[in-house]
Amino acid sequence: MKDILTAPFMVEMIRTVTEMYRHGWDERNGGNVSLLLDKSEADAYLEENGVIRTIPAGFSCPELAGRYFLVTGTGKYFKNVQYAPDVNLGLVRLDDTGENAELLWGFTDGGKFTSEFPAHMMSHAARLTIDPHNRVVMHCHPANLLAMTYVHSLDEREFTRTLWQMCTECIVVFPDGVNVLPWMLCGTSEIGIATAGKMQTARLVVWSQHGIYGAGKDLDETFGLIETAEKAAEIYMKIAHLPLVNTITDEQLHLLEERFGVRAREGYLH
Ligand code: 2HA
Ligand code: ZN
Repeated sequence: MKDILTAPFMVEMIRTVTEMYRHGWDERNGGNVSLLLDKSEADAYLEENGVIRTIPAGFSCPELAGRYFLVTGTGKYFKNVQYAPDVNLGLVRLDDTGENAELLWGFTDGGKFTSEFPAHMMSHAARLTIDPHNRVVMHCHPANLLAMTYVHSLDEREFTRTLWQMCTECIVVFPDGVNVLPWMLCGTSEIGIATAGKMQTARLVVWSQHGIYGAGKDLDETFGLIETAEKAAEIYMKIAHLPLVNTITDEQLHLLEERFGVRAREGYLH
């Protein structure tokens, strides 16, 4: 059996959450990440039949029965993951009912997966129906996106168009746009269902006055997605109170679509 701390998925997870912390997106125990693993990918690093504990998921996600996830722990600080990955991360398999998580590695202090596990699992299930290559769901609290939800309309088309207008690359990185949920109580199945619903049409979902969810095929891509949206929100927060003299026009956004072979969300451009 190989040392799981040397597994590429583990190394990449530790690097990513460390970088998220460094970006200021994950104060204290803020944020959570889940990475879907192939059985073969995980098996090489695990004991056979080595279920350490069975933890009720608190909801049912039969679409993901038998799937493996590396996931951050509830109450854990991203700041500390690199120093004690086995305490702060866990590798779980959803059982055949999709109602329990079998702990296969990690959470060695008796801990468990993130309080946002429902939103993560339901979002994975939703994204996989649209993109079978989706592997990552990532949640964090980037300051500028959060700030924007206090001063900008929460209309999804308007919110998306503003972000696209803030940096040239935005429409190329997230042509599907950004969906927005109103403030809701976090950590519940209700916000999980609502997030998964929004994930049907976009890989970014803003939780107003809280943070953002991103989804993607790997950790780099998902990190980059949030990074790009957050950069655009930062520009917006720098200029929103100033007289607007120039912008990126819809005509220019159409040129970007053509040049980079992307299609903007239907009905979002003039
Ligand atoms: O505490 O970010 O949304 C982790 C969170 C909850
Ligand atoms: Zn949060």
